[in-house]
Amino acid sequence: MGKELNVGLIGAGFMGVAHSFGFRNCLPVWNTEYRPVMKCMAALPQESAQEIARAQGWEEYCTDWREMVKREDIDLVDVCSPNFVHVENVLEAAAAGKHILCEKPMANDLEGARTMLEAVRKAGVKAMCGFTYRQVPAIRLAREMIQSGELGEIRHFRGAYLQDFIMDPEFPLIWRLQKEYAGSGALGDIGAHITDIARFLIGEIESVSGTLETFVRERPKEVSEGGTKLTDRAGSAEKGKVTVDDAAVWCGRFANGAIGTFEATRFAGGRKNHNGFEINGSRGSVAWNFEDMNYLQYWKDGEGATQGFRNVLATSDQTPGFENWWPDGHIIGYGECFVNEMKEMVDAIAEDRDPVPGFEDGVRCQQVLEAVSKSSEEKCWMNVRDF
Ligand code: SOE
Repeated sequence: MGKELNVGLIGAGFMGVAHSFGFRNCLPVWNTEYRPVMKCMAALPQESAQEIARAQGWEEYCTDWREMVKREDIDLVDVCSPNFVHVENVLEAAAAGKHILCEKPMANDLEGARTMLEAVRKAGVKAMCGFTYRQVPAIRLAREMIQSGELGEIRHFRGAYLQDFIMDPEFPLIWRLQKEYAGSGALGDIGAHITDIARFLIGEIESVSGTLETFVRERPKEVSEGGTKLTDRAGSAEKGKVTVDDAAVWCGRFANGAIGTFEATRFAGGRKNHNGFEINGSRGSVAWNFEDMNYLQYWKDGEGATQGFRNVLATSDQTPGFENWWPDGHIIGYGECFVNEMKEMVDAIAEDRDPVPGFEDGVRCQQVLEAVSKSSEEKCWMNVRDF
């Protein structure tokens, strides 16, 4: 049996549960050299939090995350708190010499993200940013295809992350809709994912031009306790201001000459978690959508009368990220992406290397988001490197 790696996780919301799933299944699926031990979950003192910690398999539950990150027996701190606490969480964990996994977006703003990157560099700890979709085997296959030149010269990236869970104007003012807690709205929450996917597949984004919109500007104040479902929220009669974007659209130019369009919205009626992209190269195209995540659509030039996209079921023992899962064709889902994510984090620590995606990727993503936001304010193109 390899070394034990004691994990302390902050947050008992949706992400806390998703990450717990990842840690629980990491060793059995990937037979990692290090064995992640779910030592302690720290969360606000709510009845449900203790219950969630127990149900998710944490050995202990505590209400003081500061105490937890300082504990001698904690090796890795997993930050699944709301965005506005990430900086504090990470700075304290780095100062205590812990390895860190932090949910995206890294911070409420670029300055915060840069401070975090500096802190982990100074502490010499391993730090990963939770861009989970990089762990989808079909996306990793797309990357291999692009990198091997199979699609030729890449010309277009067309990405859209569409949700609809706040369309009802009576949906309450949760933290995700307040700038002081979330930093931004759809832009940072789901636009961050398509930005990272684009960077992962195509490369750096050099310039952007975008616009943000808030369709519902006031909402009932939230009175619910929290919990693990995004939609399970209650509001009061009193209203408060929405201070983030409901939707963001932008276009961008990549360093390699490709051009891209991006859309992130929580107002796409009927779309629950429709995170998708299409990439067109000079010799072929690929398309993918999370709601059918095991398939990569692939078109290649020169197939005559029967030409067209075909559906590649990206679940074989040759598909990157699927190797240790089920027999070929036995598909995987959302939770499995977190299992793959934890494998990367745990392996990076065991192998004494930086995990991918790291905090540098988190900062680069945040730079793009900040440029989009500024572009919307100033109504003009922005160079990402100026941020
Ligand atoms: C809410 O919009 C959310 O949970 C995001 O925060 C996640 O990052 C995304 O993967 C699913 O939707």
